[in-house]
Amino acid sequence: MTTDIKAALRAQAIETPSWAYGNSGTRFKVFAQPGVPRDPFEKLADAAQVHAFTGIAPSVALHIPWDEVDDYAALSAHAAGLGLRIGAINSNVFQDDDYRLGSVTNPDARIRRKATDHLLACVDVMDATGSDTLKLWFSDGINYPGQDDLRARQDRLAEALSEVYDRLGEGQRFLLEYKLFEPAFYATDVPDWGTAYAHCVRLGEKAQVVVDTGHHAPGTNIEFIVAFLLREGRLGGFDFNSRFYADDDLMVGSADPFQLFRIMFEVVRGGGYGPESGVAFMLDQCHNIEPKIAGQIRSVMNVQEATAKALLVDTGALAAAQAAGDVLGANAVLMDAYNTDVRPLLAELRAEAGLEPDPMAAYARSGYFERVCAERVGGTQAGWGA
Ligand code: LRH
Ligand code: MN
Repeated sequence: MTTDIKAALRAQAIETPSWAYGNSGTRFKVFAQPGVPRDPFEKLADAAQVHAFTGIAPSVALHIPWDEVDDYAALSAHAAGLGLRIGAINSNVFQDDDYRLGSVTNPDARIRRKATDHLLACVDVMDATGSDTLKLWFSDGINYPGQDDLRARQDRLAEALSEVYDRLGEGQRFLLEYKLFEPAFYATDVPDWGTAYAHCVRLGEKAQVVVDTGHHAPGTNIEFIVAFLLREGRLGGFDFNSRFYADDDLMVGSADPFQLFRIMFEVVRGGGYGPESGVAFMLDQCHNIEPKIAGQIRSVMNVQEATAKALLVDTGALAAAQAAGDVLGANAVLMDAYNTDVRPLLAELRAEAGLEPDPMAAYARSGYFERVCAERVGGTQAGWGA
């Protein structure tokens, strides 16, 4: 049992987001922090620290234009030199004045063209960096009833998605992200998993849904969505984070570790765990007030702990209790796994991999943070540019 779990855990791969290493905040304030990277090369150097101490964060998602560079092949080579690879390429059609009334759904055809061209340019970045995944999130929506035609906006969205779909090359795919609200406050054009799923099914196998754990109405059973999308073969990945209220983008597992466990249990049960599953486990977080690299290390560990607990579920006993209609018995099987302290097992796993058993303590002892704070003087710290 433990050997198999260890083998499964050794195959874990979590993708960290380049923007988590830059300054971020809310509409009220983006706090600058010491030692923050000034360019994508320094962001990758910080991401390499997360992989160095956890052993399971081998790829980094980029966001365009936040990570725009003259030479993407050089950036990709820099990543490889750090033991990393470039992961999902994230488009950004939410920070241009032209997109006030929407990007690919905008009533103005010129603006729709501009937005679609950006999405196509992101596929060029995939080609240049060797990335196989494009992640599409649209802030598109309206704030007042009647502001625009809901149906027509879906037609415009479908047209743009179809053009991007046709541009995808061999082995490439796109993940369509949904979000209930914000920045739109009446209707969002891709508000829920069903809308994303329906658009993807119309397009084809290369179009899948990404589940951002901060993008649902309070009380939504996210693991049900996960189970359903896995059954349909349309779960492309996760944007992991956690929240107490809305899209808070806090460290995954920090607000609701039990929910993260339930999600990972459905992932394992649904065949969504492991390199062959094609499910991308990405973090999408902002460390507005806490140190960023340490925050990413803690987040990767939270996913690892939830995964270990999910792998510990005695599926035989669970199936027997479920078949017998033993409600309390079945629930107890899951709770036993959830209530198991997996930290000793993970410390052992790290030691066997030649890593320090406690990544947070090891990173703190490394002096890396103090070093980059001293080195990174001058220049402009990276941020959302919101
Ligand atoms: C939108 C979102 C999306 C990213 C952005 C940084 O809320 O989740 O995935 O593009 O955050
Ligand atoms: Mn996201």
